[in-house]
Amino acid sequence: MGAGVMEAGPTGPGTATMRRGGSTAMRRRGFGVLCAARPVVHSVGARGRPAVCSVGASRQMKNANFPLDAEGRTFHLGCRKGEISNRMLSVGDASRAQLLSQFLKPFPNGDPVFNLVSSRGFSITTGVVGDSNTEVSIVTTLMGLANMDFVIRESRAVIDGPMAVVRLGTCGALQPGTLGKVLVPSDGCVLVHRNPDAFTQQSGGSANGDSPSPYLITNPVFPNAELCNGLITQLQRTLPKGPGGIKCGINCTTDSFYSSQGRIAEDFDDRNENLIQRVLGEIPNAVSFEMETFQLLHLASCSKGTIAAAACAIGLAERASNEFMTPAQLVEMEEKAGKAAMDALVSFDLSSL
Ligand code: R1P
Ligand code: URA
Repeated sequence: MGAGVMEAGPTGPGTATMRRGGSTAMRRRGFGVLCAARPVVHSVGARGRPAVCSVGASRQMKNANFPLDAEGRTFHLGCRKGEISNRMLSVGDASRAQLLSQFLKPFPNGDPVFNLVSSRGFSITTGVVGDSNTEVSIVTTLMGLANMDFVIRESRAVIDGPMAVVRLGTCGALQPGTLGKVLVPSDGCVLVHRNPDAFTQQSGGSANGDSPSPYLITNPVFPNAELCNGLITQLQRTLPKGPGGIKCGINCTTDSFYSSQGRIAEDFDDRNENLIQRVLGEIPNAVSFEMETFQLLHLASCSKGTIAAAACAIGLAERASNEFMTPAQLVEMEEKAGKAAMDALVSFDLSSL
């Protein structure tokens, strides 16, 4: 790769220092040192597929309804046809994407593992899982409902045929004794979101004298049963029984890490002192708080039958005991759960959609 060329791994622009610490194996695979940025750089691999591709902000877009640039790349994800697999592993964190890229190998025709970073910080890493000959893309979906919306809509636009998407996230663990377990929303996922109208002076009360609730809880959306069962099977194979194993239930996606997950703040009027109690009262099998799964499952259910989706999340922080996993424990679980999620994607029969 020539001087002045931007070589970017899944961690994206601005993370050169962190990525310099990567393993020799990762550097060999193209996760090297970040150099001076240019808007668009494609470094072509052995047989024509780009090995690294950094998509900048200054591109002329066409079509205000669904913007694409002259190369057919989407506005935010920066991807075009042929770069994302029909089987997608969605992770929030760039270092998780980098860690799990160890399970991707070059393509049978000699093309290297493909890696793209968009100027918005989304990354796509596409390769073949182990000896399966099956392509999977690891996509860094960042945080929140809007980012999951970008990822699913823009990937759908450039992928032909049915898609399977599994999210591996981290979450707040709601049930005692579930710190470090992988929590699987096999029973569904609700959205817990702040109701700004409850905080405005003019909101007043309803006709029966009730004031509007500061947090609203939607009805559940559900994972694709076959993909979710496959994910549970693979997680059970990879993870120990008991502590460090899995727990199934309902996930609560929230529109804030703070207020709508019941974290108490002094700087804001959040009215959330009883929120966790209320959630567990209304949904006794609620296992987790995180921030993207609802949007994934909701969009999949509105995809006219073209997307199967499922999710799981590592219980990073236990809310009742206030405990956090250690970084080493987290990496160990990310590797195990990440491999299980990839194997579930590989085993999924896309023709069932
Ligand atoms: C908050 O810290 C983030 O962590 C969780 C939440 O959903 C939110 O995105 O998931 P990820 O670790 O996948 O980002
Ligand atoms: N992610 C969340 O959204 N909440 C937590 O408590 C931990 C991770």
